[in-house]
Amino acid sequence: MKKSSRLLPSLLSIILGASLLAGCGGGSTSDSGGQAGESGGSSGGGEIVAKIGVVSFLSGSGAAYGEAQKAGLELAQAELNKANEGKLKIELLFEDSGGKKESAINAVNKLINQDNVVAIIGPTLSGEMFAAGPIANEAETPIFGISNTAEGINDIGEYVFRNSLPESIAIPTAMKKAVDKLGLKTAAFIYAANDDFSVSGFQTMKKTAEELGLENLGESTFSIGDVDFSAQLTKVKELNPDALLISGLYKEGSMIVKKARELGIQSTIIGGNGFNNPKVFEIAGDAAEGLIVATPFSPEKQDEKVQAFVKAFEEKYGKKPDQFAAQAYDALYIMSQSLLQAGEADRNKLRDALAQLKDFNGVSGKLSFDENRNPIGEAVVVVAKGGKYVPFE
Ligand code: 1QQ
Repeated sequence: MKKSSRLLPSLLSIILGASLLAGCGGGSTSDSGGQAGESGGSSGGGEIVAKIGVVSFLSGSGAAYGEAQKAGLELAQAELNKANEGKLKIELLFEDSGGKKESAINAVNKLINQDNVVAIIGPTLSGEMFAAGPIANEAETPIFGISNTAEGINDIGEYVFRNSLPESIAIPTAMKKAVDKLGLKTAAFIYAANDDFSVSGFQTMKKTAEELGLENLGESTFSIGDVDFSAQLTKVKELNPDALLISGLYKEGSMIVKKARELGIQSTIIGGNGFNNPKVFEIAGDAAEGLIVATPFSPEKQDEKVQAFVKAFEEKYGKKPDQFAAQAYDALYIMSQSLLQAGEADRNKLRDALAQLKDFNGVSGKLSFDENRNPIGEAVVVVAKGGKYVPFE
């Protein structure tokens, strides 16, 4: 794979000559306007043309995540291209990974070597980022996670960024608030053992429970793709925990919530980042009532910037944005700010500009990166009520 990913740039460098060799590693100084061999576009005539690849979960069991991300990105693209006319033009190239590692790897290779993008946004799942991130990192192409919340994402390398709030910040916020308010004493856990994000979220839940003095009554697993959770939930019913902690993606997670209530489980249910999508209400229906999660974004937040975004999103798509749309929207603003700072669509200059980001004021909160390019941010705790999430107070 390494060999083939380098084949195209080296062929091009022979064809196009030494002056464009740097361009294959990320430069774009020609004024001929986005020809092959330049990464990410051109800065001809003063306007930076930046090609940005997007790898997203656009089909399959988590397609609502990808749909929200695409909507957020396209809204930001339209606003940014208008606001920066003559200075910066962003082109988005979407690739559907279907939530599969292999597809994410193929998409990243294609975007870097064939499409010559200046950067990549995505892939959606942490597991996909763990698989595909190293390829972008090795090709010195910035790759920017907008929904990767597992531990260890940024350890892939210095070209890897994310604005998605890690579960290690979100989950403890939700659990602490629930324990404080509801006086929970015992907990049981259920998580998707074949998904990196869900495993990492479970580990955070377990550690947090220990810290909060919640007694661990039991742990069980399922797989992404499962439809029957009766065995695990029958056990949970017997354990009768005060809190049931679920780490999974929305489809299976919502089916678990539904089944749990059907079986008469009364526990307070606390979920991870996978539940931050309106599909939860479609799948779990009334059973979602009372579900507690943490999120960096709430469309209910009374903040001028948030409400302007919610209004623009509703006008364009006829529904409210979720956290996945919000983080995608913010990411493109961050990219464009950093591209303008870099002065050209150059992979290395963009990476350096991204690394310097401080106090970015987005719809999903203020964002700075720590020394490992992890976002420093805050989560709000929300509870499902009447078919939507409202602040948990
Ligand atoms: C991750 C996640 C998922 C919920 C994204 C859809 O947070 O994989 O990290």
